[in-house]
Amino acid sequence: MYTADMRELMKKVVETRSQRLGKDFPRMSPEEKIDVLNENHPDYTDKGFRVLKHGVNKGQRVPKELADLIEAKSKLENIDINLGKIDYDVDVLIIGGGGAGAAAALEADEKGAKVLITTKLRFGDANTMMAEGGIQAADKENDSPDKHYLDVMGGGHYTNVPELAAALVKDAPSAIKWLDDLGVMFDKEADGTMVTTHGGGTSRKRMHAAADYSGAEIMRVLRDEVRNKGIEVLEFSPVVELILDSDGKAAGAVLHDLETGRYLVARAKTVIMATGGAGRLHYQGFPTSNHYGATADGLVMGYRVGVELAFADTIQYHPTGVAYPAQIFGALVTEKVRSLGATPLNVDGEQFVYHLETRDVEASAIIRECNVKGKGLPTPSGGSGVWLDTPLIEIIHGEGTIEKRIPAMMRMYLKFGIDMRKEPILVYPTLHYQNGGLLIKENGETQVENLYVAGECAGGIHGKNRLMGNSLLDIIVFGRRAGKDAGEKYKSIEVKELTLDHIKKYSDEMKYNGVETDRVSPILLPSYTHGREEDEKN
Ligand code: MEZ
Repeated sequence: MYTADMRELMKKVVETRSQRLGKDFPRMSPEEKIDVLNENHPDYTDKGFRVLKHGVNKGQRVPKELADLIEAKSKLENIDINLGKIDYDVDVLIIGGGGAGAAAALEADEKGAKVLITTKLRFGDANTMMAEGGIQAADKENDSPDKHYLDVMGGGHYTNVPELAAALVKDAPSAIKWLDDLGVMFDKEADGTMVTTHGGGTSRKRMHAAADYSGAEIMRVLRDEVRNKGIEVLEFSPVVELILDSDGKAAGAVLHDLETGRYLVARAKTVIMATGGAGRLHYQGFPTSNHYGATADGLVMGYRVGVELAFADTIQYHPTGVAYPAQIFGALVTEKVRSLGATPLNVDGEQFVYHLETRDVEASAIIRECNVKGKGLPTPSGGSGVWLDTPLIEIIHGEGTIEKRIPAMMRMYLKFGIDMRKEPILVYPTLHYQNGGLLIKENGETQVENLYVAGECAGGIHGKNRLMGNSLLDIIVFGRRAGKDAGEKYKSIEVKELTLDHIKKYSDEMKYNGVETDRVSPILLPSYTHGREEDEKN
């Protein structure tokens, strides 16, 4: 329910609507984009970052909260793990029960591997589940993977690892077909043609969606399929450290059974890390659209065994998180709302940015409008936001469009007495995605042999900025690639003696480089207490 003051301000939106209808706000020039990013995007300031003192990325900057976890002690530093007692012995160990982990498991299983998925919370508690607006693929006649490639590279400011971006777009049409065949209920026209829309920075309409719960729908189907295939899944069993063998190759992991408190040893010929993102680290104090378990665990554990981080200093602030009401502060307002025509407006009811700039540019323009130009709307909890003129969607596409195309959004707001079909909504950027992560090759493997990474904890694909819908795509493309490769490679692998020696080596190296810390990582769950007591208990 809006306050009386907000309702008063809302009148400006209604007043300017007819002049805005049918007119596209001009897009920014390349120079304007550079300026708005430099001056407003949280990645382009130094304040949220510090330089790592040790390890493969020594001397490079990462967000402070991540640096603290990378330069922290292992949970196992003072715990004796009996590596002679193997609790699980598998061909492919998959760490993480989101979309990438599930896709990898299905492909490895298809190759005949004995697969184990181990996951921190429940199977499907992942950012995949939170993705709303869709998944990109160039599978229509006016489109091609080449065009998709150019958009991906442009969105990433041409910093993306070209081979990874190429793999992403090349596999995209078959990824959609795979999901469709498995039973994902994509939005289709009566003749079966997929309904596709634009996202920020796309030159063609290639966003395939299942209303505005695309990720949940994909996860539903993948999870069912994993269960139907009889693949073993351990829930509430996060990995706390990777295990190497005496040749320095990945050879398993130590799991922490959260129910019994016991540490368990999983030996594996190949390991696929698919632990997801880091939104719950709340970089620079931002709220997040991420699920509760997004705490950068994979980055921490991968770095400890020597995998390089790529673009770890580039974070995606989704332009439209909920700014009001406070109960859902920071929750995702899918980009699809803008794809369908809703435009961002300032306190005077004026549009100040084209509604589908790439995410980093769009978010920066909103931050500038609120924090520099002072043209945001104040919220009762002391923040600010800009309007997103959602009733435009019904005007442009006809009554009933919001309920049909973005029903989850509509219901989320209705719970708080806001009918987005009739009233605009208030938004502000929210921490949504880590653009970078552990550097992978095209088959998903890292520079540590037999260790693969897929999904949000992988780095290089999106460069400095990802476009909408390329994350649901990358979890499928690189999950499948990793699963297929690991599911073949294990056949020729003989695991040598297991070791956790890298923990001591890492700790010695930290001391040598002058790192002093009382922190322990991975933290596994975020702490919302004022101190860090909870983290340390983990
Ligand atoms: O790719 C995403 O992050 C996505 C689809 C988010 C959204 O706005 O719905």
